[in-house]
Amino acid sequence: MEILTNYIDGQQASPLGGAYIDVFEPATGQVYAQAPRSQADDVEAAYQAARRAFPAWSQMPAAQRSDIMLRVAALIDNHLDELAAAESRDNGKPVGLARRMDIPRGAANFSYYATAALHIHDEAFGLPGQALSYTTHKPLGVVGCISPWNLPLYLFTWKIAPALAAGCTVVAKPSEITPYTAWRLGQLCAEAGLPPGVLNIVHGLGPEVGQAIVEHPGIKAISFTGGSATGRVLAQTAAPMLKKLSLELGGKNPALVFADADFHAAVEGVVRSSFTNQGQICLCSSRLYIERPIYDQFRDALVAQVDALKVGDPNDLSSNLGAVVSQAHFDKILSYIQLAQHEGANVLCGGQALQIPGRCANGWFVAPTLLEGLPIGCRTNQEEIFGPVVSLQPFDNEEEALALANGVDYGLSATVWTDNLRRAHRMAQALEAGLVWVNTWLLRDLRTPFGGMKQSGIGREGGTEAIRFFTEPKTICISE
Ligand code: TXE
Repeated sequence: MEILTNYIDGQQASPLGGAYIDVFEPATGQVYAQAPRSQADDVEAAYQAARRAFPAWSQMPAAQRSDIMLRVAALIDNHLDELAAAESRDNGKPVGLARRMDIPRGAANFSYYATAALHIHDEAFGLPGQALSYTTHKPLGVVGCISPWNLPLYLFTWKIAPALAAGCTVVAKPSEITPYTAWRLGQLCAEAGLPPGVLNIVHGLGPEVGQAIVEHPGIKAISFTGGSATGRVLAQTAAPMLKKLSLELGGKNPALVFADADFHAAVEGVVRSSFTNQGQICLCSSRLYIERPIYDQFRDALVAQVDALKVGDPNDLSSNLGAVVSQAHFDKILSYIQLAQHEGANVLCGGQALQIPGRCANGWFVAPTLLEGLPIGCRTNQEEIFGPVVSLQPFDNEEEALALANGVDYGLSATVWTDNLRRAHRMAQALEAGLVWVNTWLLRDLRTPFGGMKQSGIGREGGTEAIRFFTEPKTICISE
């Protein structure tokens, strides 16, 4: 069994307390590795290393920082197959998906922000005859990055790369449920020549090591992605310390399908947006609103396509869905399916756990599930299930579609399927979501701001937003 280590000051380090957490392979339900169960003393060691590394890293010429980060990106790319297999084993996602999406995006996060580092610049504001003001953007210092289990390397690097590009040094914690590729990232960073202490990775449980990072008085800001309930706990800790926070939280995202949409593109798009990664992406659609004239036809086409999805061994390239991430999450999803039936749902397809014969017989598999007949106010339509469970409902006009789409506390993303350009603009303007896709889904341009409205978070990541988060402007005014 593999024993993972922390990565502190450029070294592989065992947890000081000597305790470990079991790491499961969701497809088999078996323990295959152990990760450190670190505590506050490990965080302190990581912080001290990051603090020592900060002056040299923040003052290193941007081109040199950029080169090192590009080497990390190249190493992730060079290890594509190995990392994809590891991500799939750790998370349960189909290996093909990890190869197409997770690992390339991990590399892209590093290469994108490696080049962004070259474009951070000061601004000048002249008051002719009076003064010249200029604004510099100073890296904050040591920052904390805390990420979830659904897109492990993808989201971990999405936080770390901009922090490093901005000149910060980092104490990072991946999810305890999926620590493996974060462990490998530490090794690849050492191989790429990242100076010791610039990135420190501390494994462990959220309320222990995560909390210690958030509470640490020397850690200047926290970039977090995870559940809304956890986000609130973080905010309670950080607010009295006046600590800067970026929170990417849950979603309950609507997809609106109008009768004028390209029917086949919309069916395919909705299947993808609902069930990719077993529905465990914060951007997945979980509420489908379909214009009444096409409702029956659309529902039947959807059921046929969803029935044809193959749920199976994540190692099998023909599997469309793999296992969900953990026993606890499996139980949560199944309890929501039961709740939905209690609330009066008609189960159109799925609705139960699946047993996959062979090596995956004890894995955590859930059939992709379509529900109909639920009102907007019920818990199934209000709460984040974060699994392959989607609820359908017809609507009669734009006004009703908007009321349904906006009728939840979340506001992360929304998808609109229509061939009417004016309607697309009207809907996009009125939807309460940080990101609206029209006739596509998950097409991400790393330059664009990313984040949610309402209970889906605070702040934005991506592009210059993340660089802004990890830096602090300083204005200097000089009299002429
Ligand atoms: O996430 P947590 P969990 C949602 C989804 C899921 C639910 C719970 O609905 O079912 O949240 O998942 C760390 N201080 N999403 O419990 O706990 C934790 O160790 C500091 C949506 O797995 O939010 C992990 O590294 N850190 C979401 C990270 O926070 C703490 C993705 C996220 O875990 C902490 C994941 C604390 N007190 C879950 N407690 C999305 N929308 O992307 C936990 N952590």
